[in-house]
Amino acid sequence: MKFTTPVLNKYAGRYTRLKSPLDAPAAQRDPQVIETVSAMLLDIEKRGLDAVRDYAKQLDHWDGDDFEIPAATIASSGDRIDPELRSAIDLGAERTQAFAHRQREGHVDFEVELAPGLHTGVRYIPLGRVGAYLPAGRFPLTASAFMTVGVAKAAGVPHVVACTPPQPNGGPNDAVLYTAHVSGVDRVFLLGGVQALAAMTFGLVDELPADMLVGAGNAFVAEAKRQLFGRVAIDLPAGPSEVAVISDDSADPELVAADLLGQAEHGPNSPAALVTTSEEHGRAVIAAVERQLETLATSAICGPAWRDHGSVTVAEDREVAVALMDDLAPEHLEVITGDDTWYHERLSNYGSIFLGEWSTVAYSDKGMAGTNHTLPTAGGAKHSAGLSVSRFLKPLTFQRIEREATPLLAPATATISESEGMAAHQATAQLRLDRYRG
Ligand code: HSO
Ligand code: ZN
Repeated sequence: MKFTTPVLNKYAGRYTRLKSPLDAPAAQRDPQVIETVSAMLLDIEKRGLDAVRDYAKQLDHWDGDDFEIPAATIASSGDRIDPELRSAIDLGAERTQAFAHRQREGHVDFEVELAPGLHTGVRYIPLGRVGAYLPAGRFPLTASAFMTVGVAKAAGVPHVVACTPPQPNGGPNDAVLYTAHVSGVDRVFLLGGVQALAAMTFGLVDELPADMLVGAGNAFVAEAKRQLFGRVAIDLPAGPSEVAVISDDSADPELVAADLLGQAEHGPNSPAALVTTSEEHGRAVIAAVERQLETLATSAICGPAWRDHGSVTVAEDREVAVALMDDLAPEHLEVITGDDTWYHERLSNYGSIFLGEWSTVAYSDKGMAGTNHTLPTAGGAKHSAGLSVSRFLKPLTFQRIEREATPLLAPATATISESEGMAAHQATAQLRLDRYRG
């Protein structure tokens, strides 16, 4: 996350950097990863399931007969996890479903008579088949299935399959499996990485190809989705997770510091940015981050992330803070100030916003806030929103035109077509006009 666009010129001199991120270019795609993924996809497309099996054995030590996890194993997954974790997952499923269903209600089909006899409208139709990748690596991101499987189901997608990699014991991660189950998944395959995404796209494990791939994963998974995009839809191009905070001297520096480190945990390339209107508060947050890093169990990840990609900027006033933050367009934005509503009304570029000191990103990350945690990174929030029921719905238009409307459409259509030299288009309108006139 860097402040690089022209908005800076406008505000030059009206902000001060207390801490800058490393001036390295934003994380670039590794050519080695691009090449490996491309070769694997070509091979899988050519050799099909044999290639998928080979990669699963070689990369994930898979040694089963069938990738599909039996329905009974999925249904009993809740019995194999800690009861407290099971209740937490139940709660997350309920919240994300409640939010997604409410959002689904906001997509209302309509029909309007734009002119006498010209009836047009929209019908929201869900995608037919969605393939979700459920990561289960170092951090399994248990809540992932709420956001992908669960939200697709709330949108009305009839067929949702998931792939999740085998664990060192050869089986699936039961918490991930249970989350997929309570989210309404139809089929689950014990399959990871590039081979999983390829198999869902080419229809190798499920009987038909997926229309859309969703879900986070490692660099290979992200690259596979990028390369498969076009053939299938994808949720978002995924970069390292980010957090930004706007806070003023009314905020508790310990909370702000904890929330900055909270997302820095995703990896040493995860940016964390503070924009504040108070220099004293900015310095207090920097000190609190250093203090918290001393005892944090994952400081080996958070520390380098903060050191290399952390920033603290003092804005001269609230307007400058808004301009800087809209330019940054962070994935997650927390606002902890005396004027949260004022900021909320003016900010436009963020994946999801968290208002007030009692709101924190992890609540959404783990499904407790009900909102989706699959959000645009690397400035993508300037042009895109995160995953939601909207992404699983196609707003399909229709038109039903009656005879009486012909004079309102045909002459102008014929005129434009003729001016373009599109005689066949012209004829479709002219023919109707002639018939109308009898
Ligand atoms: N912050 C990630 C999601 C997540 N983090 C889940 C922890 N668990 C992307 O929004
Ligand atoms: Zn997170």
